[in-house]
Amino acid sequence: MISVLGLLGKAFIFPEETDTSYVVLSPAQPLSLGAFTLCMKVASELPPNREIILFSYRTTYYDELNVWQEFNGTFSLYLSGPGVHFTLPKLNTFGSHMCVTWESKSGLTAFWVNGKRSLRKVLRPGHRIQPQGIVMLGQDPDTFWGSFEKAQSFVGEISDLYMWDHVLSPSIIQNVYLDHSFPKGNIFDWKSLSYKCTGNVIVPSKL
Ligand SMILES: [Ca+2]
Repeated sequence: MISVLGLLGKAFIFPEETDTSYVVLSPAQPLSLGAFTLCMKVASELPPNREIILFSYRTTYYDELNVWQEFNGTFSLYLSGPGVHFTLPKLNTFGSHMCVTWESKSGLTAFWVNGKRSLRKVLRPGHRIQPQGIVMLGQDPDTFWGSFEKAQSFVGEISDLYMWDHVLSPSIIQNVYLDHSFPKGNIFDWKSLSYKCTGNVIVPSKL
């Protein structure tokens, strides 16, 4: 069943480590991207010495856009191969508001945690993210639709997920973090998200 009801005040809860539970998100436009801003609120009590997939966008042969917390506790963004790593506060039980920005023109990318920006790094200038893939939360698919690993799954809560096809200004990212007014996510918008849950994923009624 595909749900398009707004998720305001709700969350995707992944209560246990599995290789079967995930959420597929349907974007409002194809992910043919020369830039993006991805924001989400993430809470997890998984130990820091474990890979944790936070966001996966895969086309037939490539991991187009993956966000991880790595074995060593760093956070990473991969775009079809190469990746960059950032040293940030670890995930915790109370939740972190995280955004990732990237633009092809300069390759500049940064993470934002609770409204504060990391230093900037350079990833794949000139690259373009390709459309017609699958956006998934909870698992890292090693093939187009599967090959999940329990030890990479997400356990915890994800909410307030938004994505834009451009880099938001620092003041707008602040507004997203503070939940003040900000432009609708033109790829994903938590208030009108189209998604499908598989396995043990709980979407509680308004908290
Ligand atoms: Ca994997």
